[in-house]
Amino acid sequence: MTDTAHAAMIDTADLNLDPYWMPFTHNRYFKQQRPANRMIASARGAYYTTVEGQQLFDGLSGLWCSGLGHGHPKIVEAVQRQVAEADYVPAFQLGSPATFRLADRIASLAPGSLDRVFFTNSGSEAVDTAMKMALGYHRLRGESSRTRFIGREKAYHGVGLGGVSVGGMVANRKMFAPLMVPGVDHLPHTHNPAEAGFSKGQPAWGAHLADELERIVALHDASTIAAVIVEPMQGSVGVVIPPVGYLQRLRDICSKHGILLIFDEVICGFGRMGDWFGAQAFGATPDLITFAKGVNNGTVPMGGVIADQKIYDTYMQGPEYAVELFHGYTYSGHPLAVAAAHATLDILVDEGIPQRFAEVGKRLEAGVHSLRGEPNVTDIRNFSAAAAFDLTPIEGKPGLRAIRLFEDALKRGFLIRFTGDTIALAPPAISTDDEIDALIEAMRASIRAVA
Ligand code: PXG
Ligand code: PLP
Repeated sequence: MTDTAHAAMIDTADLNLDPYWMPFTHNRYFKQQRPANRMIASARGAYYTTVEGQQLFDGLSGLWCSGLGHGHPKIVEAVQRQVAEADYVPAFQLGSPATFRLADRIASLAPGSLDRVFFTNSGSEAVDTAMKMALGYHRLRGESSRTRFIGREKAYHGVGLGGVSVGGMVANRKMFAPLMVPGVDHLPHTHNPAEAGFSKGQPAWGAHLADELERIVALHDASTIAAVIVEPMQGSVGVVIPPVGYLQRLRDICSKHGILLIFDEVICGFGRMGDWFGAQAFGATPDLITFAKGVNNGTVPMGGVIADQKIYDTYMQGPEYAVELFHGYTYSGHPLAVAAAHATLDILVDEGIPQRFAEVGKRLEAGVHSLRGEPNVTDIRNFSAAAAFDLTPIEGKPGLRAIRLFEDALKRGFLIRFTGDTIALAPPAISTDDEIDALIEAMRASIRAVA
């Protein structure tokens, strides 16, 4: 879908770039280059339009969040109606029917007895919220020695202080070490190209890596451990798929030792994995699920936690007039975010979008694995509508080959994501076969161009 109405040129020659401190961006490089193809004027369907009128295919669905494409008329209408009706409603001690209904809808999509929903404004806030819930749960049950969290290498759990503590990306951690939550340990990651390279879907190798949790439990004793947190599929580090049986084994070990299991589904949730949550797609049920992004197609900031009923019930003690959980955000359940989420869920349900993601994923799988044998491609992996490939780093300059590929792809009209020397692809559910094929051929051409 091209959009000529939005292709008007915008002159940015006089724009002062200096005051804006860009997040997770090479600020100096960007401001020196002033890349016109990274200045976005508008977004419609699966395409962005740059200030120079160039169309860019949205190969990562925004930042994994806009799976229905941009400017969906039903979502636009819902947000416009809501802003006129009630722009803001306090979330503490008040509620609106739409927010209660949204929690009900989300609970009904979640697996098992995960049926209590707390709203935040981002995935990072959702992670910190889930960690607090887990800590308080044990304390209220008289197990206040359960304070440790177990994360995983290569994990991304956002940028809150809880999230970076359990996260496993060194660049996000090393600068902030003094602020980190004490007593955190990490499971090994499961990415192993030597044993499970070029795997399609879930790798057959690697379930035994979950047994490392037994070793960690033996080291610290179960009575000190509050929760294990993992992304069912690691997205941010570059699409690391859980080995067959791995998440089930984590589940069993957690249950055996009274440890809560948190699935961080900020990327996996709401259809990307071909089912409502990674929990269902991979067949393992946690005690807490964090979500964000896809819940309202990235239209208005929203995240949240879905808690097992036993966790909620544990909090419901003490005098009935007393607050049970001393936690919440000014914008928890913001009316615009809630309105966008209802419209998004309508579309996800009515149009069977999780299945659609799975279909896009089949085309993507065939395409991305056809890149095997292209220069410098050392691994390729995929699950449903998420895929990634690794490139040999340029000697002494890690990350540079991927930046060059990113820039080359932009010139060809394709926006993708790089992290280190890994390229990630997560096209929207509305992608056509031709668009997926074009994305793959652009990747092939760019891989050759940066060889
Ligand atoms: N948990 C997970 C599993 C995530 O993927 C967060 C928490 C944090 O969410 P917020 O809303 O606070 O950003 C995320 C976010 C990428 C990329 O390039 C991934 C994320 C964000 C931005 C870029 O893969 N994941
Ligand atoms: N800082 C101050 C001074 C505040 O008053 C508040 C909220 O009232 C916050 C931080 C937290 O902001 P939010 O609820 O948007 O997370």
